[in-house]
Amino acid sequence: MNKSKNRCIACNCKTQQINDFGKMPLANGFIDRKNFKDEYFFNLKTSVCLECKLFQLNQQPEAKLMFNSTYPFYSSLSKNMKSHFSNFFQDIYKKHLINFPNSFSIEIGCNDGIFLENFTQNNLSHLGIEPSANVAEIAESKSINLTKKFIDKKLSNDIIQKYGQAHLIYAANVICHIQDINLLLSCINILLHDEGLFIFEDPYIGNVIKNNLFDQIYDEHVFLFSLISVKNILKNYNLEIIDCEETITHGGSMRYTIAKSGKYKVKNNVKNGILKENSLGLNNIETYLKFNENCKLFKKNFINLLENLKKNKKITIGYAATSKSTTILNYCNIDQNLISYIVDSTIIKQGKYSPGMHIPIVSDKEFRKENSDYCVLFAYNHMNEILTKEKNNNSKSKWINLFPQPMILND
Ligand code: DWN
Repeated sequence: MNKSKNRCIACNCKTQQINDFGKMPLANGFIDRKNFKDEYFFNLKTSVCLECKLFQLNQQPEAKLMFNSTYPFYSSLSKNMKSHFSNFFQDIYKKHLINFPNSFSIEIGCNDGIFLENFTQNNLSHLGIEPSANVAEIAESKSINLTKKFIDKKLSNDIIQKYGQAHLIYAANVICHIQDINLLLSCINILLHDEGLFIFEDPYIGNVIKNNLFDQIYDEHVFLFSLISVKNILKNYNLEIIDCEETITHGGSMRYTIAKSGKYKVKNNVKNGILKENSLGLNNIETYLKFNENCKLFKKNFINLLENLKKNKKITIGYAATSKSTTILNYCNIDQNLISYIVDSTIIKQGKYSPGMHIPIVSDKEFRKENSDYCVLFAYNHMNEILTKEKNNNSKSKWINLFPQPMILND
């Protein structure tokens, strides 16, 4: 990783350190027992830029270490996320793509094709950019057109030679993963048609601060954006935010709609969103320092809760081996002694161990065996989907909700 010390990745101005979560493995580094001794760790610390207000990691591991042919996150495992992307497709088609008879769209980080499958079904020209080969192959099996590369200027120039510039560039939960934000924006400038839209959605720092969702901070998430920081970063690229929308995905996200400056009218909700961020204190370092105190309080509360359950001879397990759970478990130093195992529906996670803390991951079918008293819901962002699915399974397990502070739900 190559960030200069105490300097912002985007604008190179001074930053202030906020969190120090200590030694951290890769959030998606689910591991076999035989590899425990070679496990990779880095220091998970965050800071905020005093100028552009961008919240960022101090250190991010090399991209190839995180995104490769063993990437264990498959977007299509969630039914609700499928609806989310299909609804967005309908919306953007009617509002924008319909105006271009030969429209061409790009998705950066298309994963297993959860969004682009809407394009193949409607016969629309598209390209997915997805460097994680295993998930990309699933997208290809759905007849999605893609390249298994990381985005860079050469690839961007090759794309416009072959397809022309894009009327839509979309990225969901991807832009916050790309450390070289300046390179990314140069690529957007190459790829975007003059009347095109660049739309991205990512976990929103406003929700992270409000609900103490510090688990959104891990190796892959090098940035947690706000309207304020995105507006500042775009200044040098002749790009501007013309619309924004908060969405409920991933515990609260923001969708930013960006166009070449002056091409479209800027909607009032951009100005209003920025005013709201100022009133939330997102432009103020004290807000982030208070957030750090809330993270420390979470650690104390979560350990106390689990230790008390253990003292009372209760068995506690986890539901969903999310990337986010890696930050919680390692920061709070919670291992198999306090959480016996974690259930997850992802086949390639099953039989492995959680990164760093080495809690066994088992099939979600284990949850239905009624041998646990309490269950920590790590995938709170899929709460409705999971609770609906598990409602009729007769499990006596009580749910533990994590945020803003850990709490037993139905005691
Ligand atoms: O940005 C990212 C987001 C989009 O996805 C990536 N950096 C990685 C990943 O983050 P995550 O792992 O925190 O995402 P989820 O969507 O919270 O992960 C859900 C996990 O829960 C998956 O491992 C699948 C599992 N699951 C399950 O076991 N049963 C999910 C559902 C809906 C279920 O019913």
